[in-house]
Amino acid sequence: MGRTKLIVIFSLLPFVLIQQGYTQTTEEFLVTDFDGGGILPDAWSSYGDLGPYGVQPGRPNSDGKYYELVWNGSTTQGYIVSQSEITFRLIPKRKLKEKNIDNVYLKLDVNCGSAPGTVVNIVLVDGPNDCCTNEVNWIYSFTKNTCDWETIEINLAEFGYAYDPNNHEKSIDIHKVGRVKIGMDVFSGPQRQTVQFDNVALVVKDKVKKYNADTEIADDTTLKKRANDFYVGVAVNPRRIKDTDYSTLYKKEFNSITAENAMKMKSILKGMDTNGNLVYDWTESDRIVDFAEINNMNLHGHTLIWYESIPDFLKDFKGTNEAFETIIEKYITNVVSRYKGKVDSWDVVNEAIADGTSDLRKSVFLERMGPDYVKKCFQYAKNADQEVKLFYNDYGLIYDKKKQQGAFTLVDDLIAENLIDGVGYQLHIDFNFPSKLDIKTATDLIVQRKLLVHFSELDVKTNPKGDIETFTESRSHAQGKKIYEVVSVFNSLPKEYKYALTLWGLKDDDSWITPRYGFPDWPLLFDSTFQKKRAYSGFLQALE
Ligand code: 9MR
Repeated sequence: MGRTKLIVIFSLLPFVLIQQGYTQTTEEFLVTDFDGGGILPDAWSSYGDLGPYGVQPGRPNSDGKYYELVWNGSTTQGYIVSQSEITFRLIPKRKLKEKNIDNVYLKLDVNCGSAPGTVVNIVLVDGPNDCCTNEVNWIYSFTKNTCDWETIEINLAEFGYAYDPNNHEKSIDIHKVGRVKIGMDVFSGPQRQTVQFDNVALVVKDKVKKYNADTEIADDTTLKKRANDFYVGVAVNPRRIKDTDYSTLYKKEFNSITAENAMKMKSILKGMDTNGNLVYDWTESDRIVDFAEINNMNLHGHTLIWYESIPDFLKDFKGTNEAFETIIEKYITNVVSRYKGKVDSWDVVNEAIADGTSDLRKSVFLERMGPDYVKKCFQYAKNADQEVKLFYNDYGLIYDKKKQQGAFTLVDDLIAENLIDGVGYQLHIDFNFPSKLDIKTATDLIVQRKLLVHFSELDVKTNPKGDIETFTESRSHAQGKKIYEVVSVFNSLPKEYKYALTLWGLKDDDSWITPRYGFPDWPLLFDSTFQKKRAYSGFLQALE
């Protein structure tokens, strides 16, 4: 390794925060140190009437070899040339975005051995590997005024190497930097001049977006304002929409709502009268629908069929399977028709796959209507409203691979029948689980099928194991970061597949989680006094 420099190859060095939400990272790829290290350690040759040239051993204060060019006066130019392309494809972990050369630098150590004032040319070359016919060259020149080792970093853009899609000759595929020629021009000065080079490297500097736990929130910013190409939703109930503290925030922050419970079968379907007619109670569901309508909000209907929300009379229904199926058809038809044009999308079936398996969950629907029951329900909904968007909704599809497989088999069957528009991932998740990558990978399964994506019931547990009594700083940070990751994944989806991201409640103390799991928890974006939490700013940051 040449001289005193330590060059870190293939490593990512996080730097200080340079701007809110951003971190500067630097990756350095050593091309050659002339000691056998780097991506292209030996692929250097020279041309020009150079007299003695080549790899010289280190001089005093140097700990290795470097390349030296010597001019003896018989020509004005001399170069050393890397005879192979320096290509990023050699670097397994790193793929750069094409066209983006603003953050790529060529870095090298330069010295002029004997004559200050030597003009040094660094040339990027495209063309045949024969030096120097039919080449397209991009030249960066500078004068080396002092004779000591100096590290030079040149932005590739400074070579005039800008990407130009209309002019292929002048364009650069960033995966391939081209060959590098390093040389000198001598127009005057002493007869004999030398230039030395060492540690040629490519450097990639990225301004990486990163979660910053302490970002200030501008007063006039809201979730729905930031999310300009998808809905931001919240689960509501009829009592809270009448409470001004709640409804003010609902209207300010969100442009979509889901009924947390009021539109489930158990809330709407009350029984059957003596004539065999279904008895409905629309009081609560109508309130939700009216609220959405008055406030011009998107309304996601949740949920037509769910094994956990079945009125008792249906659970132990004494009639035939056909009669049961007719009731379900009537129910779906009635609900969907009643809210036609008012409900924008429905979870038709919720949680149909059993945990840890690819099989349908045991339920009265499966038992009475057979394994096609999901398809039948989607068909009933579609018959009642051709326009409304139909979703399959479930939890655990990110980390439970068997369940995921089962769900997508179901979804693919529905796609084949043209019955489904989207998939809902509930996302009742933990502050440290699942990973961003797993969320992304699982979400891509929806996008690959060209379906709408709904993160439909987002909340982030901060005390899943019950090991804290109060909401700690570190859990608050972790929660903010997890929300940031979730929203980043959602936001990075192609626009046409982003449907909505819905929070499963407004305030921590309203959440279903504490009563269900028995531990105190703080899973939402607002605290019990309606104040925004770090989780809120994590959400916003991901949309910056
Ligand atoms: O948050 C809901 C809670 O208030 C209800 O008691 C419960 C049973 O109806 O349902 C909760 O919401 C669930 C949602 O409807 C489906 N996915 C899981 C949610 C949390 O249990």
